[in-house]
Amino acid sequence: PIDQQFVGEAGSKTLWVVFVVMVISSAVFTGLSWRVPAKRLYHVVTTLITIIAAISYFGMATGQGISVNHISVRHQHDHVPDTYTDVQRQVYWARYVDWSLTTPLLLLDLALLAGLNGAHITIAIAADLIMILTGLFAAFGSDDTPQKWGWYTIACIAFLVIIWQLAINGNVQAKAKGDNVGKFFTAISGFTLVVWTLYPIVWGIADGSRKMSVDAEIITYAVLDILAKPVFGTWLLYTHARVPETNVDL
Ligand code: RET
Repeated sequence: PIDQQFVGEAGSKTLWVVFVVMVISSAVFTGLSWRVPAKRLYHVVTTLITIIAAISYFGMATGQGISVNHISVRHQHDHVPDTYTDVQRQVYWARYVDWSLTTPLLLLDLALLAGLNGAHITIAIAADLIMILTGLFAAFGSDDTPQKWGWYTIACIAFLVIIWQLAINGNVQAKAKGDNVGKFFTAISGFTLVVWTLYPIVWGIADGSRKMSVDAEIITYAVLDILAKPVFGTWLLYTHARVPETNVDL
């Protein structure tokens, strides 16, 4: 038997909705950047994030950036030969292209806010790239094998390195910039950690063990992407405008 796990009506509508949300966010963030005379680094970085997401969602909504992965699931029976189900599932690799560009930019926003030094920024961004690339390898791991979950484990370790940089070094540095920045950094990096942690959980249920439909996967990632990009960006840019100590000399 063949089990085809493909996108349906709800999934493809959702991809278009998120595309529109990302386009509108990019326009709003651009408008906000025109209202400040200089010191636009957060604005530029944040706008780039939603522009890249809009581009990636355009590809996925029109059916690009997707590839079909095959898995053969064995069913064992008594006294009769084993049977196999051929599980075919769409893997949206366009997401990994998006994430490999946007998650470093999100980390850059947080690193600038905290005032992390060059070494810590480099470690966080390198760990982030390792996390996304090994996550991509896991998504294309050929079977429900140790190899696939090995890649997943490497990605999770890289994720812990990012959390370490933000939670420990980020908080120390942000507090040194004053109470306002310290409190804001704790809040927005805490929000980021919660939202980001949901990605590997969704991945494990959807791409990893194929227990979630492709439509449900698209909808869950849609909610997470809107929280991680437009909601995060709006919060950052509005607070930045109110709290002058968040300024960076770059
Ligand atoms: C993967 C699978 C492998 C294990 C881990 C993952 C983490 C992904 C994360 C993605 C964050 C994406 C964001 C997108 C922007 O909108 C690759 C799913 C740890 C943390 C914030």
